[in-house]
Amino acid sequence: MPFNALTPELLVAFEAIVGPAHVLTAQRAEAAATADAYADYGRDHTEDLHFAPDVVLRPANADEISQILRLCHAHHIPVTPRGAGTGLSGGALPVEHGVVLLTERLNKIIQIDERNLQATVEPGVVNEAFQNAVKEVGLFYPPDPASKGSCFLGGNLAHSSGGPKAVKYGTTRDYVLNLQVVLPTGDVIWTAANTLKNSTGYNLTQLMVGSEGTLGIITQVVFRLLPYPQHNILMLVPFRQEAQAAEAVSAVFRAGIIPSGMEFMERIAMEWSARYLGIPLTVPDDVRAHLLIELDGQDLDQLYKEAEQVYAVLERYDVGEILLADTAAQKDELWRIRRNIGNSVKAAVYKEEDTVVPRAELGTLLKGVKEIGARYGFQSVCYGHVGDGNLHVNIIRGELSDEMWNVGLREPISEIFRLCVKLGGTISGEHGIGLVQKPYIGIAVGEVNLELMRGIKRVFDPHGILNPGKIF
Ligand code: 2HG
Ligand code: ZN
Repeated sequence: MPFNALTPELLVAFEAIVGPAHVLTAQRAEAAATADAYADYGRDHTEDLHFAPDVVLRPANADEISQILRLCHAHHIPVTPRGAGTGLSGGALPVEHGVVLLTERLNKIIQIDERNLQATVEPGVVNEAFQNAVKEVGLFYPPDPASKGSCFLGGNLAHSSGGPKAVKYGTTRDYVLNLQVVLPTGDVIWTAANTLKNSTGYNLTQLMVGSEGTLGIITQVVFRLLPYPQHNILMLVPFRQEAQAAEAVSAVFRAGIIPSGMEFMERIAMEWSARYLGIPLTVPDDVRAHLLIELDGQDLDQLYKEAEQVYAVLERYDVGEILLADTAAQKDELWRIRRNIGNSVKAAVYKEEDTVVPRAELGTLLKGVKEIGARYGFQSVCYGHVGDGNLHVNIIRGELSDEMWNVGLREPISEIFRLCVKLGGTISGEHGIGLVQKPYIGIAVGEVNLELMRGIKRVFDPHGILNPGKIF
């Protein structure tokens, strides 16, 4: 079903719903000298892609979103929901133009229920703002993407975003109890109840989480929370061989330790990030990679005992001087270096591959990525949440030709993904499929499964207006 173009009558109708001040168009942006800000609504943090929206709407609540979707459903107008635009697979790009629907005005923490360790929040709340708000009352919301200082909870729900804490605490989907959702038809539903257990029909909540804004727009979420872990220990472990860093990961778990953070940074990743941040860092010449290992809990003595067990495991490998960060400033600096690798690589123009395999297969994956890179002539910067088996492979543009960058790279990227699947993995651990991973989804998902997914999309969105052009 082809989409219809926007009409002046529809613009008037949108103004009646959200108010003229919250209806943005390119023409109005030109007149108000905000053309650059308007153009930003056509891009996200994925590579250097841009698609121009026909109109940008800023609704205040679920009812306005419902009226907008009802109108767009009736008139076959595409709608792309957008949170903070920090996505890494093109999920917020309006590839069919039409409406970009901003959730930024739905930015309230509605309730923090200390009695039930739950919180009801709107999707436009920034991840870290929510984490800090619940921490003030001694509670903990663990999912902590690298972009936590700017990403919205709505976008975290769209991808079931992870972060370093996922290795012990899981990802966004593990904290969702209930969702208020506006469906593409304009209907508003709650997907479940505010209970830790629920076996009442199909799990619509978990179907919505990770659906990348293609099945509905989340307008409220009820999260479960944990007690805040009072102490943590952080160690930076230098390895003289990357493969051993990967092997040590599963050895730590086999020793019975579940770290709250287990991150891998190959040498170049750490150096680029430190340089990007202006932090003086010297990595000894013989060090090829680091593991950043965090242990957290309520009893500091217990944590030091666990740290000794981790040391005992690491001593079996060719490791250098282990740095135990004991001040908050030292811990913050190490996490800043880890969290800014992606930003430091962005400046070099890159394609981000979010590979994930069973954690003991990481050494084979890493070796395969570097061998494929050598064979096709591209450099990669590898780092990520190796505790989850999730390795971020950033392919650097460097001197690659346009032909190689835009077309030729599909083959080696497909080889990397086929290797992931061969190792029991898949092609995205946390960043989602969106637009840029669409050509590869068939490597990991069979045709029968894809047809089931298309069927679900048709049931939720019969006119196909919501976030068209994504996933498949
Ligand atoms: C991370 O773990 C992010 O650092 C990736 O998931 C960041 O590629 C990026 O920009
Ligand atoms: Zn990540």
